Amino acid sequence: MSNANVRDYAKSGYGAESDPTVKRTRTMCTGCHNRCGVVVYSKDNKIVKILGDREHVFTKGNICGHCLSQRFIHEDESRVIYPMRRVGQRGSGEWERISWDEAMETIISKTKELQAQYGPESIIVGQGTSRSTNDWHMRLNHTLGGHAWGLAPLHVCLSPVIIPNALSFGVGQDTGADLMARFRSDPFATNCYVLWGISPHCLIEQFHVMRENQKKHGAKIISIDPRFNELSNIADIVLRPRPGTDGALAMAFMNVIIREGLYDAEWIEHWTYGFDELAQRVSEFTPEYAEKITTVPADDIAEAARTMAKYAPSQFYNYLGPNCMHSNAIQNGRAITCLIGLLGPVDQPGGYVLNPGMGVASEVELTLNPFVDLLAPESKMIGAEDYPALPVLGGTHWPYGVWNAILTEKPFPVKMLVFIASDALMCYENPQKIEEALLSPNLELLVVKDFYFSETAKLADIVLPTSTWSEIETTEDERTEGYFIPARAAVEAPGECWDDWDFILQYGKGINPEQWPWESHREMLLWKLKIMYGIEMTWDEYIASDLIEIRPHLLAENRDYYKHEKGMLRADGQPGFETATGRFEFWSGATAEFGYDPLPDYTEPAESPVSAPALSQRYPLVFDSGHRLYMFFHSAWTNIPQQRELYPDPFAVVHPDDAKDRGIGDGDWIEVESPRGSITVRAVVSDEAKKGVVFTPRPGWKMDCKELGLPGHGWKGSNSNILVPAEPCDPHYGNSPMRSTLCDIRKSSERSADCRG
Ligand SMILES: Nc1nc2c(c(=O)[nH]1)N[C@H]1C(S)=C(S)[C@@H](COP(=O)(O)OP(=O)(O)OC[C@H]3O[C@@H](n4cnc5c(=O)[nH]c(N)nc54)[C@H](O)[C@@H]3O)O[C@H]1N2
Ligand SMILES: Nc1nc2c(c(=O)[nH]1)N[C@H]1C(S)=C(S)[C@@H](COP(=O)(O)OP(=O)(O)OC[C@H]3O[C@@H](n4cnc5c(=O)[nH]c(N)nc54)[C@H](O)[C@@H]3O)O[C@H]1N2
Ligand code: SF4
Ligand SMILES: [Mo]
Repeated sequence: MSNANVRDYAKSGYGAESDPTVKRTRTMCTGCHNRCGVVVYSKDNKIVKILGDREHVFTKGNICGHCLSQRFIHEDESRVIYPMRRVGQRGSGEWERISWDEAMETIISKTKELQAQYGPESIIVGQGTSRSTNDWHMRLNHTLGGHAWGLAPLHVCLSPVIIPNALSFGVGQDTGADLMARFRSDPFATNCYVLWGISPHCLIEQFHVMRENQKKHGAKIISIDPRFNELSNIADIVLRPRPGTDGALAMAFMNVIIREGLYDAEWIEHWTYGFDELAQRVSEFTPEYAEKITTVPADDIAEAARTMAKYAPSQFYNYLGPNCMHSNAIQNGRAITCLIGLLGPVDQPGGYVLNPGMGVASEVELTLNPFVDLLAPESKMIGAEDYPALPVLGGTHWPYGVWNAILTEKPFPVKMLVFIASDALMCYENPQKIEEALLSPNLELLVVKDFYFSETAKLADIVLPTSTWSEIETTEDERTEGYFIPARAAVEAPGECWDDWDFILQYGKGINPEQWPWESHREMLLWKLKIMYGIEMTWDEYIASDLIEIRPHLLAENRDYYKHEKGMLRADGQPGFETATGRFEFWSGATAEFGYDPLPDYTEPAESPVSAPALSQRYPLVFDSGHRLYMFFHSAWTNIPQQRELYPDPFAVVHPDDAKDRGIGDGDWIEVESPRGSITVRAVVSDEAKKGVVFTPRPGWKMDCKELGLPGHGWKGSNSNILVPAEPCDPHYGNSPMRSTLCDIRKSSERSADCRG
């Protein structure tokens, strides 16, 4: 499609709203976690127009450009639309079409054979970030004889944000935003927003509120991000720490707040535990001391600390930046949680609100996942011995251990992998090792379910076609506060694409029909509504509903505050928190059980200019990968012309001084090299980057875009994870250091010309 045709294509939707021959469908975009309400106009099974749904309870008509590309994706001829079986060598790219019956028969019989020969642990089902099947995925794993999520990127996503909060507050919820932001207290009641290593894509609904509150009521915004991101642009205070040093920054904030007596003494006295020990611990972290570690000027540190305290209640949004992708991630997160606790009282309007018991995936009747001891050897969680905190929250194997288990058969043989919505080669650290494992003859069956031939699908034995959001009628309720919001199919899926729910159902049924008694995803959905929320309805009633109220206590108007005072947080109904001491714990015995210091602590990232001075002679820059771009969701959509047009080539953001030192100009192709390997990208020379740090965004540009004549770069060419090691990682949780290792850059000798041709 040429650019002119892209415009014609857009025009084809004019007048759709008033054309009686056009079908109008209200549904939900699942292009990212935001789940925006949309209205899809279609005719003859083609989408002619997509609008934001103004009546949607949360998103009120807002949508982004990616959603509009659904028109293209629905019709895209390069999608996989039939089950395919490999005919040549693995990875040779030779395929034959097979029927779903044949595909399911192969998968189910191989599963049974391997279960009998090697035990159920030899089959691992993996998923990427949550789409709409978290709960069913867990149920399937249980049916197969495994636990929890099997394999998911939880070692670097979400769980590391939840863990510190669970340890200190006794409530397992996050302070990130994209998943649970809607569960927060009224953001208008907040006086200071601390945006700590978070992207605007996760704060779509909050952005305007923050801005309005700042302009009209003088609320403050503090941005803490080494990259000057879009949120730094609207902040009153911008701090740019060296990647992975956020723990030291949080300790210094606490130092100022304690020294200057800026905390609420009554809250500390009545509701917290370990204050004196904390005060002792942070006493050395003066702003001057932290400046040496973080490079943030001491005065700015002190000013930010005073602002958080003075403008309480402060609302913290801290996500992947500080908490998830460093070898010191968990303790960095603990320091932030303790800061929130120090600034208490919590659970007040505008502050950090606690919502216990909202996790759908923890409902045993639905997931069948009993709360077994995942650390017990019989649980067979790979990596649990070395990283005992990982299986406890996250319930997933340690990914690198899985690839090793395939290759070495230790701690036990892994013989079959099924990936649903997961491109492992693009998602996990050290993909060089993943390729080796996936090509190994030890792996007897590799199944991938995706929209396209993803990088991992290219190495699969069976690839299963998948319907996308405009073509499905299933959804989840993890992000929609007190509501269940039906999704409706606007168009029919092409060829034989199946919804992931239907595949999971048929797979589960083939192994244990009693656990999967339903005939279709429709029955699954109605059953879920019944057992989870006591709501009984027919499909017609369901699909005709706009909003189904499911958890009224979570709705903003019914929200209870100060729950710790009212005995609403503890199982025994007593006031306090569900922790060993019944208080918010600065000092946490549960943390110590995993091997960490019971107090928050700061350690240098394992591979940094400070901790590895010899290595940094050769690799003097810090490598920080994966910041989000609006147009792409993880590694997907670089094949879509409307999206690729905006970011035609893979790139790294490089500070002007670092570029100049190396003779690199804006737009030059460069190699980014680490001790693990190198990737080729274009330099975006900008002081958006902190000096000394190289930032590569998440996508990786794996797919080509035929319409624009732009190449794909596969899993090797521009995939940041090539540079990321699995170890050294967080010592007890196993987070890989995707955002703090060493690298260097140089002008690419092979690629100097613009490859757009
Ligand atoms: N469009 C789009 N939206 C998405 C996604 C996507 O791929 N595309 N992915 C979804 C998923 S699964 C997730 S988990 C969320 C992630 O959501 P976020 O965590 O909000 O997003 P990121 O942009 O990955 O990271 C946030 C910021 O961390 C900064 N950062 C990097 N290193 C550090 C550091 O050491 N310290 C600090 N303080 N900041 C640092 C980056 O510069 C970036 O601006 O986004 C979700 N939303
Ligand atoms: N270096 C680095 N690596 C990272 C990150 C980072 O910041 N830096 N972020 C990490 C994080 S937080 C996360 S959550 C992971 C996410 O990683 P993943 O969720 O695994 O994302 P992808 O690697 O894009 O692989 C997802 C695949 O699923 C397909 N897909 C999308 N939707 C569906 C669907 O509904 N059904 C099916 N069957 N297929 C679908 C897409 O086409 C794509 O090929 O990446 C992690 N990897
Ligand atoms: S991709 Fe865009 S429209 Fe779709 S859910 Fe995300 S923000 Fe909303
Ligand atoms: Mo994620």
